[in-house]
Amino acid sequence: MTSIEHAIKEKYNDFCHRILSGHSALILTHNFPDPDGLAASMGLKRFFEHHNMAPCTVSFSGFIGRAENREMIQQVNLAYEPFQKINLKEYERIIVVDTLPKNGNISIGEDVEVDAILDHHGDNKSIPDYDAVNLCFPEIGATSTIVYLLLKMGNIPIDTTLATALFYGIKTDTMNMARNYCDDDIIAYKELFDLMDHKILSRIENPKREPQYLQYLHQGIEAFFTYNNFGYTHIGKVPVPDYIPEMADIFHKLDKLEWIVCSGFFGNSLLFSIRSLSENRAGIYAYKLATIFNGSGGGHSTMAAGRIPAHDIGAELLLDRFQHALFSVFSINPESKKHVLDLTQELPSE
Ligand SMILES: [Mn+2]
Repeated sequence: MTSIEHAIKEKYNDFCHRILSGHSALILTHNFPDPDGLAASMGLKRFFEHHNMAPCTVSFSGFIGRAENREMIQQVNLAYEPFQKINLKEYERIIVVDTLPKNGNISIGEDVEVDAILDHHGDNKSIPDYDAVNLCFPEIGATSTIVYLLLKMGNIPIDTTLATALFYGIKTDTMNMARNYCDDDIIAYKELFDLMDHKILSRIENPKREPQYLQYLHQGIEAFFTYNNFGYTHIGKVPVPDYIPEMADIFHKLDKLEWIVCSGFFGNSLLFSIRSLSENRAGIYAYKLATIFNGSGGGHSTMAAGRIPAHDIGAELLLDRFQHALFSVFSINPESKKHVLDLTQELPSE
């Protein structure tokens, strides 16, 4: 037994006693949830329903932006209710998943006391000071791993769709075991590999795209410039925020590019994503950039993002100031600007 498994086992009885003594549960994950938040919520719903809790509802604010995540919801039949439709009074227990109640990315007010928290982000400051069951393990790569361990301890059957969801949650949060993982993630990953449906996973990972996807790719290519090993593109106003990290990922595949920053407007905010190959400061740069404009930003060492409210300054002026700040934060020499693609050139024929 690993040390984390041991720690979860020690809290297991308290968790069951405190949560299962209620008749109904609201499982709340962060706004614009990722596969890990969704899969962990789905697994927890299975855990509570096995113990006859009803209603047992998964909920979040925002929407599912990424095509893979929308495909996941469909393929694994994940049932959820938008937070706007939730009446908190209908639930005897509230459980927060893959984030912390005061993290700013969840919709309940600070006055609402939750009953349990399952998370793996290392932000101890946001752990509430009241008495909630604390299943937060910063060493773990995914909340799905914590939920998998709970299901195992409870001897609750994991069917192929739930196994596929949990596997995908662990796979994406650990970038396929390339970052922030521990032994428990690997064990869960291997065990779920044998339980899951690999065809469903393939459909999730290769979702069908709408034509506007190509439109934003086109926009991204037209606005793409490099400054030595730094690349930047702005894709304009987007209907879903996830086009911005998605385009950052695509452009970051280019050879000899250490950094890529992609920005765009969503609603009344400028959003940006930063990717880095080997430097370890993407999160620090995102934080620096966003705070210049009273926005919020941060992330991992090689993947980060930020959001800057446009307020009344106007999109055009904000974009101009943002680009200036970007060059100064990354010490970019504007004169090294190169348009790497000449779209008027014909491709060589043989
Ligand atoms: Mn997670």
